[in-house]
Amino acid sequence: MQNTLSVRFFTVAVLIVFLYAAPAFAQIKGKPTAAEAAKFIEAAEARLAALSLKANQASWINSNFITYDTENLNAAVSDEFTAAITEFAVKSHRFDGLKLPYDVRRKINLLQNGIVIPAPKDDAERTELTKTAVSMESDYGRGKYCPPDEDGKCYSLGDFEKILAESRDPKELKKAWLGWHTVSPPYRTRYARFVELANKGAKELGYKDTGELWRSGYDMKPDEFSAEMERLWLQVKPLYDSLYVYTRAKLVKKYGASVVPPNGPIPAHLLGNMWSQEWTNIYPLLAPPSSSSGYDLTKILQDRKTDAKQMVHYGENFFVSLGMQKLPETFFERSLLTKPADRDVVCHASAWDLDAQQDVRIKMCIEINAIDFTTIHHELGHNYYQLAYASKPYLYQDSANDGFHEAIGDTIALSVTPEYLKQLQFIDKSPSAGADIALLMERALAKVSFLPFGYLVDKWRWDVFSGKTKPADYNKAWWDLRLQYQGIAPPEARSESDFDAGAKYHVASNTPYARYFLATILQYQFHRALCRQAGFTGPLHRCSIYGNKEVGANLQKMLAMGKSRPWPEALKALTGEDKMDATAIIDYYAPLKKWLDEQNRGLPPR
Ligand code: X8Z
Ligand code: ZN
Repeated sequence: MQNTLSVRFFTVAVLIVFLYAAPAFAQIKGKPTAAEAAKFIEAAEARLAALSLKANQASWINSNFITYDTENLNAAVSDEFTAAITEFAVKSHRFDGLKLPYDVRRKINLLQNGIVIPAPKDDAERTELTKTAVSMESDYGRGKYCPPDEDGKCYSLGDFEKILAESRDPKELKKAWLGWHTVSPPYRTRYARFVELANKGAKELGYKDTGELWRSGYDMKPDEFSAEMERLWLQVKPLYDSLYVYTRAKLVKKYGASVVPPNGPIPAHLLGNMWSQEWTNIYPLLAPPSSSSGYDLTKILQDRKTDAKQMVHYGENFFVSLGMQKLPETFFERSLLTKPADRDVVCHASAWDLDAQQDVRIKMCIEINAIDFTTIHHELGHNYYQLAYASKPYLYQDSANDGFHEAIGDTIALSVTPEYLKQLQFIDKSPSAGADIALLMERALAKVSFLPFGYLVDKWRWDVFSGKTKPADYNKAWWDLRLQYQGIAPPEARSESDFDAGAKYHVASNTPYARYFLATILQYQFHRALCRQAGFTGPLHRCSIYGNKEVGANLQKMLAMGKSRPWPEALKALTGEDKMDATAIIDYYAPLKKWLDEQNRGLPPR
């Protein structure tokens, strides 16, 4: 998973940090010097690099074989790493206020604000925190529900997701939704304890709480970051609202006003996704009447008998067409590409960088469909970022900010256009401009629908960490935000014996989520810039940078910077802009927005 001074995989972030600290530094007294600071950082990087390899291996095995033993081994190694990074972070305060060379100061800052799960100094508390974190992710990974009326038949998340995607029977959809949401209540109390312990660790590091620590990783003050998120959300909200109003009206038509209130929230189980976070699967209910995108990528992939490995090769081929390296042999030897039949694994897709060199992998239960085709590009974006910054020092082996890491593969996937599919000989000819609304609609259902969810997950956690939301109100606060931002409601009344936030992977695994919101904004900025560099002048949704080595080199240059400079510099290097800016996504969907607003005339607003 992703980096961030926790384990290096992109999605799980169970690693805490540790502060093993070179023992020599523990004794240091007297006035700190710049030379001592440089040595301190050098020792910290060496120690953390060694520990993170071990931690990554333990975490990889745990996620690939969820058992009592792998969980315990993972927790033990994670504990060691956490102890070390925490100690380094605490000790680095010795150099506060000292004038230091740029890189030493930057690395000290990164050490201090890059910890995802900050652990208290107390050994017992740290171990409890690590165990709690590891156990919640494992419980999520092995989560199943066996409906009492089905004779012992059990459903995994994948089984439930399939029902959510394909069924149009509200009763069956509701049953699947409720079934999956039985998985998280058992760790609700553990989650509250986890929050307590992580907050203690954050305070010891000098932060108000863990949420403030998370918001500190953006080369700006934590409050400025919250304001940036809100500013970007307000930029895109009208676009979401247009899509929402249209979608609700179509769902009223399909299911009737007794199931979908024409003027109220959309029931969460009807949007084709367990978290209502992306609505691609209900495209057939929403497709514009007169035009069609002219092809069905899922059907094409299945008709061609594409297997999981070939799906990955398509993604790899795109990056190679930009001038990047082929994936190392070990990628294919060591990745997990399909769901094993006979054991529990964490199926949530993730990309890993085991040794900070060439040992990159993905872990994904690939299904042969268009959504997973895109997700593969997403995951490989992480791996190509990791390969690009592999030669940087340990503390710079990360993206400019975490939104960048999430945005790279998605940027590439925006180049999966009809023209590109024609080049792959998936289709004979590119559909005419008459298909544009359909093409934009399909993409908007994946991206525009996601925006409020991308924002609210961490809004919920920020309030939980700050204490504004108490454990007794976890579920109420969650649904208040779901209603306020997404405009959705649960399929039936929920209570505080539920833990619906915990039914989302990133909450169970403590992976920060604001990154996905940022990525959704950034990928359009990147795409717009790369298309301009390619000299493309048509509508942005028709632009593909496939095969353009010159543009690929520009991208590679930014990736290779890793985290060595503040993110606005990395953004500027690629796009010429130094602010995150939603005008690119707004421009991209402008024709769709106009069309939606015409369709929405006379409909109840949001
Ligand atoms: O978790 C992911 C990736 C792995 S970093 C598959 N995503 C978020 C999610 O699934 O909730 C990608 C989109 C948002
Ligand atoms: Zn990702």
